[in-house]
Amino acid sequence: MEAQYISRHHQHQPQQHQCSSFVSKHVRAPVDIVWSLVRRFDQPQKYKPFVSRCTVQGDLKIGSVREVNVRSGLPATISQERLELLDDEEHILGIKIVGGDHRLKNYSSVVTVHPEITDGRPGTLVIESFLVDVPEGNTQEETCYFVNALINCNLKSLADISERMAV
Ligand code: A9S
Repeated sequence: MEAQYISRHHQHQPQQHQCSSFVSKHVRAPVDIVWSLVRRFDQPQKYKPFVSRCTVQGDLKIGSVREVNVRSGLPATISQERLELLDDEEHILGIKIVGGDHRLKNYSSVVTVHPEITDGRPGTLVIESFLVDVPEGNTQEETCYFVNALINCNLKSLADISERMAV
């Protein structure tokens, strides 16, 4: 199942100086609970541990830009991110990073959530893919490792919070 979701929603064409990968996570909570957290473009801090606060100009329309403040101790303090896609039917969220004092240039990501049954109970498969420029002085491998680790943290937190809400 996962492979067909990836081929349908998570195809990025990385150029020479870019890297792209994906992370998937099985969550023991119904898809509606997981999607209710993922879809809040205006409040990533609902589950993202590195985000301290977020403000959005305008409402949750495609093209809205959020200003994400990052917790101290990380290699950035702020990130401006644009809403590219928010599909409440197909459960797809697409964003592009358009600014900030970090080194992730031309970063775009797609998150999809898919209902599944785990141990006879309603669960959710979350898939997050990204595409990003390899920063000057880094390798593709290092860049993918770095971003994969961050997304893993985000999805672990999303799973923990969703599973607590599902009790
Ligand atoms: O927030 C996400 O969904 C994914 C990533 C990779 C965010 C990364 C980040 O916010 C830091 C955590 C601060 C790391 C940005 C934009 C740059 C970083 O270097």
